Amino acid sequence: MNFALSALALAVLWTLAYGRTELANMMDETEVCDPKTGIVYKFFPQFRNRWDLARDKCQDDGGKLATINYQGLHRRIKRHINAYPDTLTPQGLGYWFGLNDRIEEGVYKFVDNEDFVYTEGWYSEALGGVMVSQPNNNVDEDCHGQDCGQLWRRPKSGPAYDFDDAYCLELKSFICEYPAGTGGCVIEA
Ligand SMILES: [Ca+2]
Ligand SMILES: [Ca+2]
Repeated sequence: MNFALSALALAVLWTLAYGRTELANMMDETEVCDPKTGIVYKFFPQFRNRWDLARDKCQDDGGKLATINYQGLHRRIKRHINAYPDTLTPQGLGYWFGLNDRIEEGVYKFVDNEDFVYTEGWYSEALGGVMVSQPNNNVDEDCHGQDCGQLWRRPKSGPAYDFDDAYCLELKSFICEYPAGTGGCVIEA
Protein backbone atom coordinates (compact mmCIF):
# COMPACT_ATOMS: atom_id res chain seq x y z
CA MET A 1 0.00 0.00 0.00
CA ASN A 2 2.73 2.38 0.98
CA PHE A 3 4.60 1.47 -2.16
CA ALA A 4 1.49 2.08 -4.30
CA LEU A 5 0.92 5.47 -2.68
CA SER A 6 4.55 6.39 -3.14
CA ALA A 7 4.42 5.40 -6.79
CA LEU A 8 1.26 7.45 -7.28
CA ALA A 9 2.79 10.47 -5.56
CA LEU A 10 5.89 10.17 -7.74
CA ALA A 11 3.74 9.94 -10.87
CA VAL A 12 1.82 13.07 -9.89
CA LEU A 13 5.02 14.95 -9.10
CA TRP A 14 6.59 13.84 -12.38
CA THR A 15 3.56 15.03 -14.34
CA LEU A 16 3.59 18.36 -12.54
CA ALA A 17 7.29 18.82 -13.15
CA TYR A 18 7.66 17.37 -16.63
CA GLY A 19 4.15 17.49 -18.10
CA ARG A 20 4.27 16.30 -21.67
CA THR A 21 2.73 19.34 -23.25
CA GLU A 22 4.05 19.47 -26.80
CA LEU A 23 4.54 22.34 -29.22
CA ALA A 24 1.81 22.22 -31.86
CA ASN A 25 2.60 22.57 -35.55
CA MET A 26 1.01 25.54 -37.29
CA MET A 27 1.98 26.06 -40.96
CA ASP A 28 4.36 23.09 -40.70
CA GLU A 29 6.84 21.70 -38.18
CA THR A 30 9.07 24.78 -38.45
CA GLU A 31 6.36 27.09 -37.09
CA VAL A 32 4.84 26.00 -33.80
CA CYS A 33 2.48 27.14 -31.07
CA ASP A 34 3.27 26.71 -27.37
CA PRO A 35 -0.13 25.84 -25.84
CA LYS A 36 1.19 26.75 -22.38
CA THR A 37 1.83 30.40 -23.25
CA GLY A 38 0.31 31.14 -26.66
CA ILE A 39 3.77 32.15 -27.91
CA VAL A 40 4.78 31.15 -31.45
CA TYR A 41 8.26 29.79 -32.23
CA LYS A 42 9.67 29.63 -35.73
CA PHE A 43 12.67 27.47 -36.59
CA PHE A 44 14.95 28.41 -39.48
CA PRO A 45 16.88 25.18 -40.03
CA GLN A 46 17.77 26.02 -43.66
CA PHE A 47 19.30 29.44 -42.88
CA ARG A 48 22.91 30.15 -41.91
CA ASN A 49 23.43 33.48 -40.18
CA ARG A 50 25.70 35.24 -37.74
CA TRP A 51 24.01 35.78 -34.38
CA ASP A 52 23.44 39.52 -34.93
CA LEU A 53 21.97 38.98 -38.39
CA ALA A 54 19.69 36.26 -37.01
CA ARG A 55 18.59 38.74 -34.32
CA ASP A 56 17.85 41.37 -36.99
CA LYS A 57 15.95 38.87 -39.13
CA CYS A 58 13.66 38.02 -36.21
CA GLN A 59 13.09 41.72 -35.45
CA ASP A 60 12.36 42.55 -39.08
CA ASP A 61 9.86 39.71 -38.99
CA GLY A 62 8.00 41.23 -35.99
CA GLY A 63 9.54 38.93 -33.37
CA LYS A 64 12.80 38.40 -31.52
CA LEU A 65 15.45 35.71 -31.14
CA ALA A 66 13.79 33.20 -28.83
CA THR A 67 13.95 33.52 -25.06
CA ILE A 68 14.31 30.11 -23.37
CA ASN A 69 14.41 30.78 -19.66
CA TYR A 70 12.74 27.81 -17.94
CA GLN A 71 12.98 24.06 -18.10
CA GLY A 72 9.48 23.24 -19.38
CA LEU A 73 9.94 25.35 -22.50
CA HIS A 74 13.47 24.04 -23.08
CA ARG A 75 12.16 20.47 -22.90
CA ARG A 76 9.29 21.18 -25.30
CA ILE A 77 11.68 22.75 -27.82
CA LYS A 78 14.18 19.88 -27.51
CA ARG A 79 11.46 17.28 -28.05
CA HIS A 80 10.14 19.17 -31.05
CA ILE A 81 13.58 19.46 -32.69
CA ASN A 82 14.17 15.74 -32.21
CA ALA A 83 10.75 14.77 -33.52
CA TYR A 84 11.09 16.12 -37.06
CA PRO A 85 13.75 15.53 -39.73
CA ASP A 86 13.42 19.15 -40.93
CA THR A 87 14.34 20.59 -37.54
CA LEU A 88 16.81 17.88 -36.52
CA THR A 89 19.73 19.07 -38.63
CA PRO A 90 20.35 22.81 -38.13
CA GLN A 91 23.08 24.54 -40.11
CA GLY A 92 26.35 25.00 -38.23
CA LEU A 93 25.36 22.32 -35.69
CA GLY A 94 23.06 24.57 -33.73
CA TYR A 95 20.26 27.09 -33.38
CA TRP A 96 21.01 30.62 -32.24
CA PHE A 97 18.57 31.91 -29.65
CA GLY A 98 18.41 35.15 -27.68
CA LEU A 99 20.90 34.32 -24.91
CA ASN A 100 24.15 36.33 -24.93
CA ASP A 101 26.81 37.97 -22.76
CA ARG A 102 27.94 40.46 -25.39
CA ILE A 103 27.66 43.52 -23.11
CA GLU A 104 29.36 42.17 -20.00
CA GLU A 105 31.37 38.96 -20.01
CA GLY A 106 29.67 36.28 -17.94
CA VAL A 107 26.46 38.25 -17.41
CA TYR A 108 23.89 36.53 -19.59
CA LYS A 109 20.79 38.29 -20.89
CA PHE A 110 18.25 37.78 -23.62
CA VAL A 111 17.81 40.16 -26.57
CA ASP A 112 15.07 42.12 -24.76
CA ASN A 113 17.41 42.49 -21.74
CA GLU A 114 15.57 39.83 -19.69
CA ASP A 115 17.87 38.35 -17.04
CA PHE A 116 18.93 34.73 -17.58
CA VAL A 117 17.79 32.54 -14.67
CA TYR A 118 17.52 29.02 -16.13
CA THR A 119 21.15 27.99 -15.65
CA GLU A 120 20.30 24.24 -15.69
CA GLY A 121 20.09 24.47 -19.48
CA TRP A 122 23.86 24.57 -20.09
CA TYR A 123 25.51 21.61 -21.80
CA SER A 124 28.26 19.58 -20.17
CA GLU A 125 30.13 16.44 -21.13
CA ALA A 126 33.08 14.33 -20.06
CA LEU A 127 36.04 14.71 -22.44
CA GLY A 128 39.06 12.52 -21.78
CA GLY A 129 37.89 11.98 -18.23
CA VAL A 130 37.49 15.69 -17.58
CA MET A 131 34.07 17.29 -17.25
CA VAL A 132 33.76 20.25 -19.63
CA SER A 133 30.84 22.54 -18.87
CA GLN A 134 29.37 25.43 -20.81
CA PRO A 135 29.57 28.36 -20.88
CA ASN A 136 33.37 28.20 -21.29
CA ASN A 137 33.99 31.43 -23.26
CA ASN A 138 36.45 29.49 -25.41
CA VAL A 139 39.19 31.78 -26.81
CA ASP A 140 40.92 29.22 -29.07
CA GLU A 141 39.54 30.72 -32.29
CA ASP A 142 38.79 34.30 -31.21
CA CYS A 143 40.51 36.18 -28.41
CA HIS A 144 37.20 37.90 -27.59
CA GLY A 145 35.74 34.55 -26.56
CA GLN A 146 32.21 33.24 -27.05
CA ASP A 147 29.27 35.50 -26.30
CA CYS A 148 26.27 34.14 -28.20
CA GLY A 149 23.96 31.34 -27.11
CA GLN A 150 23.11 28.32 -29.24
CA LEU A 151 21.09 25.17 -28.77
CA TRP A 152 23.97 22.83 -29.56
CA ARG A 153 23.55 19.72 -31.69
CA ARG A 154 25.73 17.67 -29.40
CA PRO A 155 26.60 14.91 -28.60
CA LYS A 156 26.53 13.55 -32.15
CA SER A 157 24.46 10.53 -31.20
CA GLY A 158 21.26 11.68 -29.53
CA PRO A 159 21.90 15.45 -29.51
CA ALA A 160 20.73 17.13 -26.30
CA TYR A 161 20.27 20.63 -27.75
CA ASP A 162 21.42 22.11 -24.46
CA PHE A 163 22.90 25.60 -24.21
CA ASP A 164 26.40 26.52 -25.35
CA ASP A 165 28.14 29.85 -25.73
CA ALA A 166 29.55 30.02 -29.27
CA TYR A 167 31.42 32.53 -31.45
CA CYS A 168 28.90 35.15 -32.54
CA LEU A 169 30.28 35.21 -36.10
CA GLU A 170 29.61 31.53 -36.69
CA LEU A 171 26.90 30.78 -39.22
CA LYS A 172 24.00 28.88 -37.70
CA SER A 173 20.30 28.27 -37.91
CA PHE A 174 18.14 30.17 -35.44
CA ILE A 175 14.80 30.28 -33.63
CA CYS A 176 12.57 33.37 -33.53
CA GLU A 177 9.59 33.85 -31.24
CA TYR A 178 6.46 35.95 -31.75
CA PRO A 179 4.02 37.40 -29.21
CA ALA A 180 1.25 35.28 -27.70
CA GLY A 181 -1.74 35.01 -29.98
CA THR A 182 0.23 35.40 -33.22
CA GLY A 183 -1.31 33.36 -36.01
CA GLY A 184 -4.10 32.10 -33.75
CA CYS A 185 -1.86 30.39 -31.20
CA VAL A 186 -3.93 30.29 -28.03
CA ILE A 187 -3.29 29.11 -24.47
CA GLU A 188 -4.99 25.79 -23.75
CA ALA A 189 -7.04 25.64 -20.57
CA1 LIG B 1 31.33 35.16 -23.14
CA1 LIG C 1 31.29 27.33 -25.48
